Amino acid sequence: MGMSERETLKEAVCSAVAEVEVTDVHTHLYPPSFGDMLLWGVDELITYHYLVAEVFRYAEVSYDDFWGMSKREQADLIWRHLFEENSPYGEACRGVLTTLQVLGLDVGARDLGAYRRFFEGKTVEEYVDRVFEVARIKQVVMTNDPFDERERELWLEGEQRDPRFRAGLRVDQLLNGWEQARPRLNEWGYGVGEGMRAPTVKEVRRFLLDWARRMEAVYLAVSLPPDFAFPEESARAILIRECVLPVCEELNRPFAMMIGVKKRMNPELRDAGDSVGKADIGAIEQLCAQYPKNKFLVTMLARENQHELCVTARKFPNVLVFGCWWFLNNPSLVEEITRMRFELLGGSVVPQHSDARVLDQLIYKWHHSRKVIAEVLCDKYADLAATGWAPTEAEIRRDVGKLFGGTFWEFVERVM
Ligand code: FIX
Ligand code: ZN
Repeated sequence: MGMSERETLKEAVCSAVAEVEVTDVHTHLYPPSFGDMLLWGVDELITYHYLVAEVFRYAEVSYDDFWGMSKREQADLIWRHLFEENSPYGEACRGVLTTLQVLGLDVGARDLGAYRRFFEGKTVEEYVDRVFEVARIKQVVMTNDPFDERERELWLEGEQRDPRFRAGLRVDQLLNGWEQARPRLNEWGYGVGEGMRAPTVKEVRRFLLDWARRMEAVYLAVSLPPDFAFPEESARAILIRECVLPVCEELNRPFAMMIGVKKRMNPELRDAGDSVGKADIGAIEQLCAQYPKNKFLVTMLARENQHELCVTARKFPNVLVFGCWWFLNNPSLVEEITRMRFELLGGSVVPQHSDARVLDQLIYKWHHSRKVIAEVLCDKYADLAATGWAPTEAEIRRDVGKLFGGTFWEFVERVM
């Protein structure tokens, strides 16, 4: 392929990827109507838990002293150690700077005071519009936990009406904390007992149906530890088998499993204290094989699980692999994993989600990911063209539309 052909192809791919409006299939964002549950602004960016973990590698500060600081004081400490006293080339630091740059601020000035003044006087409503426009986001799927008192109240009051924010019904506290969840279910009028007898199963299904319908949930989701096993006679596995999967099938909605988290490996770091472990792909194989009418969205946290997850997706059409999650959301790993997925799965994959916890992160997380995914796509289309199969611009835009949302929504609606 001549240079000009390669350049033409690259231009077609890069513009398609840059211009596509994304469905972000997993975030921790909320609509403005949810008040301060939606985090935004430069101090929230700088105190993102990824940066909290990193600052303790430099700052001689106790955990208690850090957590006793105001958000601004925490941001000042992080800015000093991770940006001023050490070059901020780590991915989470770089992300802060990319966001400021895309917003049109003078990153070279290194003036945190000026960046803070940029946000003064902004309303969250106008800023949500700005970020969605700049990051080219069509919709985000939230993480919605009916066991979170604040969130529970907002849903019961009917607060969520912004179509850009779709619900993901998160069932971690049910599945991973059954003993603690039971009394709360009873308090809410769902008569559940200790064992998993029929009346309890029926009431848990009613609870899930009530909330999935109230939220108009796009999927039910859970994060799972590296030792997640299925089948097994644990409360979690029985609740998945008897309650979650029947409800997902009745609603024709996927069950999203995010596997490989070691919660609070360092509890002093709070949200920043979670770690990673290689999980057993056998559990996913068993679920996909035993429940062919259910749909499974799966992402795994360990790099070592990525290849076998791709192979599992080749075996079972009812699994859709998504995202380079958390500790994998770094350019080198996004490239490695995306190349592997395109080679093993073609376009039948959701290459990325942002996991954004702070609204402004949509800007950098998607700016960085689009660049890497476009580079991999350029290579793949160039390989195609080298055989004589020249992809048209329309085909490239079609494929890119699927990668950044189309395949996800088709899977959500598909009847297996
Ligand atoms: O379970 C999850 O949704 C994880 O993504 C979060 O718990 C995690 O803290 C995160 O935001 C990673 O990016
Ligand atoms: Zn998340």
